Amino acid sequence: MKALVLGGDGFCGWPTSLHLAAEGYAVTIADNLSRRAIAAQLGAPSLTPIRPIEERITAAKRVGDVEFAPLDVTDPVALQALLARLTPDVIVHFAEQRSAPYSMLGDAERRFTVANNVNGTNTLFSALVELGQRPHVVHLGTMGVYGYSDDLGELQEGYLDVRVAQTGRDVTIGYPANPGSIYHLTKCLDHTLMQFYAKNWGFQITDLHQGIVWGTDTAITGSDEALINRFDYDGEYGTVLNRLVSQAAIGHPLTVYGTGGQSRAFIHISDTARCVHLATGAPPEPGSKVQVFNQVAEVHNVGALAQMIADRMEAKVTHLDNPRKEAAANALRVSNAGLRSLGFAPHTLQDSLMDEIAATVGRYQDRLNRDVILSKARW
Ligand code: NAD
Ligand code: USQ
Repeated sequence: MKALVLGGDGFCGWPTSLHLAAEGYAVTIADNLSRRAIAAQLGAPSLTPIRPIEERITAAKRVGDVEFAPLDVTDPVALQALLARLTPDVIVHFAEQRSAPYSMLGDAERRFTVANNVNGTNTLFSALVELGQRPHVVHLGTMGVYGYSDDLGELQEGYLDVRVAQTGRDVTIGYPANPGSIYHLTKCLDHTLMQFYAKNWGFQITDLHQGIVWGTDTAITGSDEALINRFDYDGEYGTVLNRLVSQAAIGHPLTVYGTGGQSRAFIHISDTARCVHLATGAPPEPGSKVQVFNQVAEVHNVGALAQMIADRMEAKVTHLDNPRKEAAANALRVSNAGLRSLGFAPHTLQDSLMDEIAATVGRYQDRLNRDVILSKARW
């Protein structure tokens, strides 16, 4: 099986590419390395010393069949040339600007995020139409497309069974989109684009609505320094659990926004790689709507997480004015029945996995730039 991994140099894409290679896929990683460039611009390169892509690929060849293709997914000519050469069986699409705070920094970042993400997804499917190729496309979406609430009960996977008040009829509709940032909005737009490509051209598409990814390495990326995964702790790209543990590890007060009453869904990075692998092997029936799996392991409350980490690591919690427009507190229940039915057995929050983050931060703390810990974005 040939897999094309778009965005395979990133935090989720790199370990997933290696996991797929170890499982026997011939993997082509395509990436324009924009994440590395943005990190340099922000003064917040990966805390871990990720290797230049050439060195990464040389080391990856010890894991399996892996090659690299420099590519901007929004470039239709280059993308079509790559697809024509590869004829992939499956495409995993990670290649988007993925930070909500970055997407809210200002005009340039709002427009870049929409142009890059939505255009990339459209360029991909349009190229496949032109070439007459119909690989299974697995797209990385986000839990944030639903908003974060249990007003409509436990979050089902992409669709909602409702009774229409006017007719009394029972129907299944797409879950109402409720994004909380420009970034999350692009994932809602991607989803609508993909529903159209599935309906009109019969694509088999899986959209993985993933929660907040935490952790550093997987067994494979941790096995060789040259394979080390990226680690972001800064105010724009660091995700909350990794930020809180890294802050505790360097004696910085833990930055809880607002009340800390926010509940969010989480998944460990090694489960990301496993879930994407499970999804690649389970395409929806041809002619069906986009298949949605909620790629999450568990739900946690931000304030409670911070307190738990502070207690374990003898750190202090500080409550900052919330720079985001979001509910001060919310309940959240999420179904992950789809991936569970494929064999997903989630890793939940464990002391050993949090210790791993703290140890990584301790090892590389000379590289940490304290000036970028606080977020500059305001909603
Ligand atoms: P990342 O920024 O580390 O990786 C994304 C990769 O895509 C980068 O290597 C970047 O250079 C590349 N890329 C971006 N635009 C591109 C383009 N136009 N052409 C080619 N390459 C391009 O992000 P990540 O954390 O690995 O996230 C990967 C995907 O998973 C994203 O789509 C994100 O929205 C989704 N996701 C991430 C999380 C999380 O917590 N990290 C949670 C849910 C969903
Ligand atoms: N938060 C804090 N303190 C911090 C950072 C964040 O209290 O220092 C709070 C935020 O206010 C928010 C929650 O923690 O309520 C999560 O923030 P986050 O930055 O960890 O996550 P988010 O911006 O939602 O984005 C991340 C990824 C994104 C992915 C999304 C999944 O960057 O790519 O799509 O998680 S989800 O949140 O489920 O939509």
